[in-house]
Amino acid sequence: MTPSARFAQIRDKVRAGVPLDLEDGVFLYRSPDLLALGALANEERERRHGDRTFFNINFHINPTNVCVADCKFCSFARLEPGMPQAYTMDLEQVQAKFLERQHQPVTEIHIVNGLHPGVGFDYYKDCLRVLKQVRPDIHLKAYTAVEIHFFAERYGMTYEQVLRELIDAGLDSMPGGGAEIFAARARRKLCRDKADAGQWLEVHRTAHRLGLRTNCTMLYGTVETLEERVDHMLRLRDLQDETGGFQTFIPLAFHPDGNSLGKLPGPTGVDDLRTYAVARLMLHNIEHIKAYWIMIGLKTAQIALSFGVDDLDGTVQEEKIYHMAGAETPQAMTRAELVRLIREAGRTAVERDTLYNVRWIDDGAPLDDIRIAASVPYSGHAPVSAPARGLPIVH
Ligand code: V47
Repeated sequence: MTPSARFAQIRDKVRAGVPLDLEDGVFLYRSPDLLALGALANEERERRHGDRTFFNINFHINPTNVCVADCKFCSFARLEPGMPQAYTMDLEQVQAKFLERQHQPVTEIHIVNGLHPGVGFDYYKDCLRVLKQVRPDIHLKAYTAVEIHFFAERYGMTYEQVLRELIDAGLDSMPGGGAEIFAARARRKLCRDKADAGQWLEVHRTAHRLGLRTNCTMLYGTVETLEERVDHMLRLRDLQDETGGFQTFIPLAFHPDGNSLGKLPGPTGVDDLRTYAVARLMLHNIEHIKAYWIMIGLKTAQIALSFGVDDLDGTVQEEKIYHMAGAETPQAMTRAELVRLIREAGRTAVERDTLYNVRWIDDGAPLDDIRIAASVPYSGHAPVSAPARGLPIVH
């Protein structure tokens, strides 16, 4: 079969709603016609979301970078508390990070840590509590499945016990980090001493059963093969068939500075765009594909909006994990800047909360007005649409 006949076969499957398989995904990755791939992913993106491009106003806190795991791609972690650049915030410092942003219309805080062996489980619960004290309605998207697995092992609890205690302390949803690449071959080379694929998936399965929405990610551009990338997507898709709890898939482009994989070049722009497009087409049961512009740069992120992406993360601030790995993107971006970027891509910017309730839709007002509106002191949530219902909670 010629490449164009094979591509047409896959296009027919997509249009008929037939799930793609491993061979389809690998073929798409290798198919020479990047624009045809992008157009098919864009068709699927527009079928679901039209021109809408979602963003939310969030910021990141990484309370500690002390971490017992030795992930080869990581530039953020420090093995022991006394090492140069190792830090652990006390609870006052964690709270102060939020207090200094109280005037901003932030709706979500994204919290990720190293696997610190010495602070105790209460520390992680208290981090959530002190943030909720500042504003009880702030959404806390916190702790990756790798951290949950670590807490369970270290403090002798089941995943369910860990998650229930964190939910009591204020956990609202979970980020998708720590998934890296599921294939055991690649994982052995990248991160052999933390939760494996089965454990990562089991934590998310448990979270979904307890009513939490979660995200999922894939780290690409290290030692993995294209087959392993597609296999990773298929494992996420299988769990999603079972639980329906994933909201968003976020491909994470490897950044080489300051880590032991520094000799690798990192993915190219074409690889970034292919990865978004293939993900949009493989993951028919995950509603959103998010570009983390911090990783791929604003310009590629803007183009990715025509390659399957419908969500841009975010008005992120004080990001550390990628900037310690050499990301040259700005650490923060205002709402008006993000709206400009989305408008110029021919899309409609939609501000959402973490659960994709719509808070604001771009009506084309001058960007200066948006800038001024964003500087008005925050005075509480006013969701435009009815709140999304969480998953049923199973007790
Ligand atoms: O698990 C670490 C990755 C992840 C590097 O859920 C690196 O909304 C590239 O998961 N180069 C953490 N990647 C961040 C994360 C995330 C980000 C944005 C949004 C969401 C969400 C989740 O970052 C880690 C790892 O896969 N990572 N170091 C590096 N040098």
